[in-house]
Amino acid sequence: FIAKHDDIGIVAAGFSGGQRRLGVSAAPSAMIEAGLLEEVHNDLGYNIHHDHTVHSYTDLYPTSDPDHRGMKKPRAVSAAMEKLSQQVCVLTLGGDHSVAIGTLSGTARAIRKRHGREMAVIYVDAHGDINTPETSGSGNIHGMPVAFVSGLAKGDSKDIFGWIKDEHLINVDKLVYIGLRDVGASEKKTFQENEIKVFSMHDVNRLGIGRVMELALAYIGNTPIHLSYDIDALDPEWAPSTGFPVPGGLSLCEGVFIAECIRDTGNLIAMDLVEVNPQLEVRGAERTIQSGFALIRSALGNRSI
Ligand code: EXY
Ligand code: MN
Ligand code: MN
Ligand code: MN
Repeated sequence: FIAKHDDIGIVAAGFSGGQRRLGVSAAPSAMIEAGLLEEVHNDLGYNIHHDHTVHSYTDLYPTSDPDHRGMKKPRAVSAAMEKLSQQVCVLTLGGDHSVAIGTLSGTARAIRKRHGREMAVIYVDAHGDINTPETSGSGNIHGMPVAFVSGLAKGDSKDIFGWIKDEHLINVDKLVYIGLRDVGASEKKTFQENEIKVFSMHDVNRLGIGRVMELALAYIGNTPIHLSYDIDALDPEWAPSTGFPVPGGLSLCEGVFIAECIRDTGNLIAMDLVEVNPQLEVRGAERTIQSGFALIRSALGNRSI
């Protein structure tokens, strides 16, 4: 997959409608201005396919978008993610984590069509992101992407996630979480009822990241992998500029190790990097951006030693 090709499609999905803090839509341009494309091209050696546009998808926002089943901006998020789902790229720079509705559904469909296979998902996050509209306390759709792409939350009309068909769905039996430490009671119930493989921060601390990755990759087996990486999985020490930071997270070293282990499988097909918010400059967004670079470099690059 990625490792065998020297072409890479990159989409800048500066979408922020899945939550209510300003700034997360500025992440792709901040990363590109900091030299991401040059690094991926010159240092990692890829031919980049990129449309030199930061998509905010605001042109797809309807004029009226009242809450529906408690969801905030349901039609805007749905329309934007229907569009992103069709873009199917190797690297997607978010944006808030609602972009995973677009990226996961798009990659899942593409892998089914091209290879007749179901893909695995490694979801690295402080949060579960598996609320349904009914269990969400906030109504923010960036807390719901996994529910929608796994079919645990159903869409309604075409303009409210009704475009998500079976071909877009991920299989929860091939889903692994790493880094969780802020999970709601109903999310916990969902994990238990669906026997979803979760390596929380408690597990990382107990087993060590080396053992966690052995177990995670053995669980998935030899399967194409979509890596959905929320920068807030990292400890706020390493990623302070993010909307929903939670203490007690992964060190940069652990976060990088996860990406390296996945890269070394040769099965990585797509990666999202989301929730960098350059406008929340707790200690300068530079630190968070550099951490994001390190994760991308480790997932896409080759071993230097
Ligand atoms: N679980 C909370 C909610 O559903 O609103 C918080 C979700 C935060 C989601 C972050 C980005 O990963
Ligand atoms: Mn080319
Ligand atoms: Mn997330
Ligand atoms: Mn998160």
